[in-house]
Amino acid sequence: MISIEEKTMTAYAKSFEQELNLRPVPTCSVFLSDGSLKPASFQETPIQLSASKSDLFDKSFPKLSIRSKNVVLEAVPSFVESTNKRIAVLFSGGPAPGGHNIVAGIRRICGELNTVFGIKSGPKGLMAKDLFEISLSEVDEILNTGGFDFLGSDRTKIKSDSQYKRVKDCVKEFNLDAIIVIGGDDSNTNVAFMAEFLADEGCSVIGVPKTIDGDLQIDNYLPISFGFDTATKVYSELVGNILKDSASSQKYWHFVKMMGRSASHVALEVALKTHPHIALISEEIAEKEMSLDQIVSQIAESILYRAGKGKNFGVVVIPEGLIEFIPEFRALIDELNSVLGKYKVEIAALPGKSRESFVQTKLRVSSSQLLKTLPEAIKNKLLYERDSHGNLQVSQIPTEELLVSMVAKKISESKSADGFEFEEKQFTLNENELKTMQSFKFASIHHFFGYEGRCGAPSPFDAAFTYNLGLLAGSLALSDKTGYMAAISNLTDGGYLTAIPLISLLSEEMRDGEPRLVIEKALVKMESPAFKSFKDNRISWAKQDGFISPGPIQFWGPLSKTLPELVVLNEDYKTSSFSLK
Ligand code: FBP
Repeated sequence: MISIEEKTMTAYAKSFEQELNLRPVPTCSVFLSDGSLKPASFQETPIQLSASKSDLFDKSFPKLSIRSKNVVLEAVPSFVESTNKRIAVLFSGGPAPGGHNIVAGIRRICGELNTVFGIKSGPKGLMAKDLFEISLSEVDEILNTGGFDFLGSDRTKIKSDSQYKRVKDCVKEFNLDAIIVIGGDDSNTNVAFMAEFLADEGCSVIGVPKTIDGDLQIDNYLPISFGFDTATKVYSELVGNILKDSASSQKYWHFVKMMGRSASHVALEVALKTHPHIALISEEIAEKEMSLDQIVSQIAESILYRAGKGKNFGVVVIPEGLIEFIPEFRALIDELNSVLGKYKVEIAALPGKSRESFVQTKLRVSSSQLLKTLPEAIKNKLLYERDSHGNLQVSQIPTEELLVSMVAKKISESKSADGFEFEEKQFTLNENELKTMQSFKFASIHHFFGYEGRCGAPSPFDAAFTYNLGLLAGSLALSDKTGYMAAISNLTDGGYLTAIPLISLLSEEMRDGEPRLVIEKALVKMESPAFKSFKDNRISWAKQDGFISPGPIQFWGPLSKTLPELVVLNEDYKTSSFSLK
């Protein structure tokens, strides 16, 4: 029997989600005819994207190259309705806010006359034929809610012949006309390969750009992936609160690692929103070829300067992927990837302890020495754990802890050094301040914000963006298009809806020690307006306490329609509010 407390809790949780269900979501005009929902159709634009030139590419995509010709398609209103299509949808990879609205968009655009299946637990469920039919009424209940729990997700990469055969069996058994994959760069790479594989089966495969990391972007067509806006708003609220706490208690330095596997878009966006005292951008560190010691010195300088000014507190934002961008670590990781790939069988046959010794013998002296200096926890992650796409699992590497301990050591060395001088010319202290600096005590706390932001209820932008991406992906599937990714640009001016041939996004990269065709991650560009804005302001953020605490996501009210700051800056939008219609 349910207790009164349980009843109250359930009612409370329900009422929030029910309120969200009722929130209106704008529909772009290409999907409307006389006020009712109609699938869009597609026409070729004059834009032909270039494709990778390599034997591997020619061998991998003979069919899609001919079919798509690498031409971008644009969505146009259509009055022809498809019927009796059978379309399946799955989530792939980590969750991102707005996924449920994509499913809702797909289901609604397919209407009564077509069937839509949800595939449970991602690519794994596709191979296991774990499908169920989604009703129109069901999607009313998931509209605007966070999470991927309606279907579930996983990170399986479909790569072996037997896996592909299972996919084909599923397509045949359910008589599928299309599969829509909602995923990140690696999952959309998989979409291109699946589309090629199923090209003669009458089943199209369509991708939808998901990831809170924001590293799936296409110049002119896709300023950002979905989920980024909501996740960075959640993290910015948390960082804003911590900034306030640090300035209130005045005794701690908070080191906050921010999710984002490789690119630093999340850290950059949070920095632009909150103005922390210190923020690192991995791409800049790689470009300047900074060593770990130089990074540590740079952080320590700001801390020492502020200590001299009597401000013994602050916040340091650290991107999750930092370690992969530090040149000495990059070299070590590349070597490890190739050794672990080349000697996979031999390493697996060795007992635990001797694995490391074996790997050490295959590394260059500098890499081997670096590996030996690392704490066990970090060493183990670098040595053994990769996801099924061959990526290092950086979210599990405690970079923030490593930095805290190294910064503490650097601070105590610097305090005791005679005639300490700041490298940063804007940091100057008088004699009294130098004495204050030398007597201060460094206390730190570390955090990792990542999983907290991936399943929040989508911001109004993510809700609108994803719903229209769903309508677009559904329309592509109903039009028998294959090997495309749905994309929306012109976000402040109604929206421009296109289909991008996925093979045009592929380039060769080493994965598991072998060359592979993958979608290249979009990194923070040093010449981008967003990065420049950060760079122009960071010293004043370190010196003053001009931080911002943006508060929770605004679902209603004057600030509710804001886009990510880096999108507004990089796209040179004249307003910061989105408009999709
Ligand atoms: P996707 O690329 O699948 O969207 O996942 C992004 C991410 O949230 C990264 O930021 C993070 O490194 C990773 O997932 C964590 O993975 P997991 O959920 O497997 O722990």
